[in-house]
Amino acid sequence: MAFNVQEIRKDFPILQREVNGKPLVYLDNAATSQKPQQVIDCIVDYYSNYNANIHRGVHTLSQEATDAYEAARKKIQQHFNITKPHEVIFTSGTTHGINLVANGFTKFLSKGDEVIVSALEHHSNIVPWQMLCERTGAILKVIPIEENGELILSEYEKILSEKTKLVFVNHISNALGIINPIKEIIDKAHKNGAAVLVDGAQACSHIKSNLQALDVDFYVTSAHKMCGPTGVGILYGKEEWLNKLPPYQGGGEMIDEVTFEKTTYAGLPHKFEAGTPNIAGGIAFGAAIDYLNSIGFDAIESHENNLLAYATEQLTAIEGLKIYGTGVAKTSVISFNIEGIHPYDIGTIVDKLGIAVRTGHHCAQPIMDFYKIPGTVRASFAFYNTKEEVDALVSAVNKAKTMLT
Ligand code: 7TS
Repeated sequence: MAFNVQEIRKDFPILQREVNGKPLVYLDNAATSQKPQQVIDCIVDYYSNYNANIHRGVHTLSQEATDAYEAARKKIQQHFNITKPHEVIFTSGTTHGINLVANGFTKFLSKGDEVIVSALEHHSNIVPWQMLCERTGAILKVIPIEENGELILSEYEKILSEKTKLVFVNHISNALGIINPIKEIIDKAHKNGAAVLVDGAQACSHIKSNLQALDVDFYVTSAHKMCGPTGVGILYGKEEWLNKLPPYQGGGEMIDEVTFEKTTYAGLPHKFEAGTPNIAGGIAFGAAIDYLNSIGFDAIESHENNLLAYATEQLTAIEGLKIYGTGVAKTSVISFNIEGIHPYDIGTIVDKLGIAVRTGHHCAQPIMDFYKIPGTVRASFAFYNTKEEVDALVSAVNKAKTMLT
């Protein structure tokens, strides 16, 4: 089916609404994506027709819910080309997945060991590792960035050594939209005997990642970034790693046998899935993946790349406007400031015109410190955005500039 953005927009009820008397122009997709009717219907169907707890009932509803939840796990496995379904652990999202791994690595690190992070990370992929270093005495090293936001790989090679136990880096930067050369980063880490966790929160809506081909050890993401619901995500881990890692939380569903003397744990994936999960969310995550694949990631990438090129050209033409993150490999995110104007003021004025952008440090303060700025205005585009919406943004930013200077 040919890509038709106007047809696609009809799937998203929220895109039909107005904000402040203007048609909504939603350009905050890096924070969370909007949800198509197919995903909303899937959630309604679950609660209307087969709501039950999973993995524990012999009754029909429980079987139906369990089957749907496990079918979603398989769908996710296939989508990311993961070898085995039990290497997919359902989490509450990217943050949960990172904390699970960081907590487990307490067992593997000792004083003087080193871990490497990039300078381009969301706080979710910094703070849990700092906490790990505090617990173990391990040392956190940082891959620096160039002025254009690209990682300096020659510096990465210098800090990699036999002391490095783990490298964690995002696939795509949420603040700048830079796509990192993760295959190269993974291969270099493996040559030094270090494991790699990739934070895929920003990549999963733009790129279909092949985790077997990447040979990554851990990959985390959130459903809400890819047209799915909030409160659910996955941790992928290679089976050998997941078997070695200790459970993160104790509780129901993650045990084999419990006595007051000793508890033994369930196998994968249940060892990491304590308690009643977000059942509707997991099933709807599967529906979101089906929806995105029905559009096709080639079509998504091509449309978003056109929007990025057009928006970059139009915004660059505004005098005094500076874009942060101008590296070659980029996804459809534009972070910018206008000389002498606080990003928050621009965000507030464009909102009055119906346009949703994010302003601030985007949970990536080290990047803002690097550029010596308090924050940026960030416009992040999805496959359901249009060229006309880029025009609306450019016109609103021009209006804001006139009002504020
Ligand atoms: N990692 C990256 C790269 C992210 O972009 C985000 C969320 C997270 C981790 C955390 O994901 P969560 O689902 O666990 O919250 N990023 C953003 C953002 O850019 N604006 O709002 C949330």
